[in-house]
Amino acid sequence: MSELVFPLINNTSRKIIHIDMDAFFAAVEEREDPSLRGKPVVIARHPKETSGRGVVSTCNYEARKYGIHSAMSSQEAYNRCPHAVFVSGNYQLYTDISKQIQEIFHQYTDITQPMSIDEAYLDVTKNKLNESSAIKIARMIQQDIYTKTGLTCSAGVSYNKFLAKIASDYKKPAGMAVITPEGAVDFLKQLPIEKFHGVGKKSVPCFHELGIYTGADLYAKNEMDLIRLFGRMGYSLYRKVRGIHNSPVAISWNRKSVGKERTYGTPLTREDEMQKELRKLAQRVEASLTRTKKHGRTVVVKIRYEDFSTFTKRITISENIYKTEDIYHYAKEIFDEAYEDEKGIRLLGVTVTTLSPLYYELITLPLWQETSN
Ligand code: TTP
Ligand code: MG
Repeated sequence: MSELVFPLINNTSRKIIHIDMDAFFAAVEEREDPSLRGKPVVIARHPKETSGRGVVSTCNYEARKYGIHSAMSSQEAYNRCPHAVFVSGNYQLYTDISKQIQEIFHQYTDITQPMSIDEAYLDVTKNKLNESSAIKIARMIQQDIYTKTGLTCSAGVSYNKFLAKIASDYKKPAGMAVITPEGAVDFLKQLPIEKFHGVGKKSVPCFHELGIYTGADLYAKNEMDLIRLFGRMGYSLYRKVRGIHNSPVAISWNRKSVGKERTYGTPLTREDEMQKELRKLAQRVEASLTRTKKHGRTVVVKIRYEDFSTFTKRITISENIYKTEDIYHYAKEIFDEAYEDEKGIRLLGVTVTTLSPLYYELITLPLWQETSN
């Protein structure tokens, strides 16, 4: 029996488009050097130049046929397809094209939320063309991008961001999918669980263990159970599988920081609890950084005590970080130095700032991974 804990309010009045470029870096390289077309192209330095320690940024669809994908070690990519062409990235060019694409979006609406170098949400409920069909606008944008940059993108059209993103992925490359309020639940029920935004690779086995393989399996679960099992994500998935996701398109040109904080109704008094909470916040910061493909060099911790006195301190390091363990390490260092013994804590916050784009190709794997592929 499903017990409803919180109300289910579904905002279906918006018209949202999600645009995502196809094999972005690789497509740019093919445009610059047409002799690459039809060949498997991998954006990474050749493993011979990096002693196998490089990582694949992305690859074209030809290379994907060999099982190559983003974040794979370039050595592994080479093993799978030795005749692939390895191209090291030209990040300045990708950034310039990304700006060009953003300008195209702004011809239609100023309510755009870039999520990474090659994807953005647009709210076209009201738009500069007074065009009532979001589908027509999406088609125009695809055409404009192609004419101005020579590159293809995929578009998703729906009434919320979650569905628009799933839709843009559905007909890749160069395609478009539309999900209507009437069609949303049926569409979601047939999707594999890993396609639900928020279900990371690491948690897929957990869902499988619980017998959740598809949207339909998720739909059958009751809200309290999902919250008990997955916390915040359970709450949100219970809604998402019902086509509910009300978060608006947030105008965020270039995010300067990613921070998470939490207020505690019952102040934290035990140090182990405080550390657990810091780690949870670091985890949420990692999730946001990964989503927006950013990493940063400054960690900030905010502490508000029971008496409402508030403290913030930052630490800037020489390397960019984004992983929970690293964020937690520095957050805890700040915390240990700052915490005033015996005071109860009402609020904790962890932020990573001084952000820059995260391209795996620029990262070298730790040495211990060298032999693991
Ligand atoms: P994506 O949109 O995830 O990938 P893509 O555009 O190459 O391919 P798709 O057609 O499936 O959308 O990422 C956009 C760009 O961001 C990608 O071209 C390269 C870069 N990138 C990295 O550098 N590292 C990564 O791990 C990922 C996922 C992307
Ligand atoms: Mg893309």
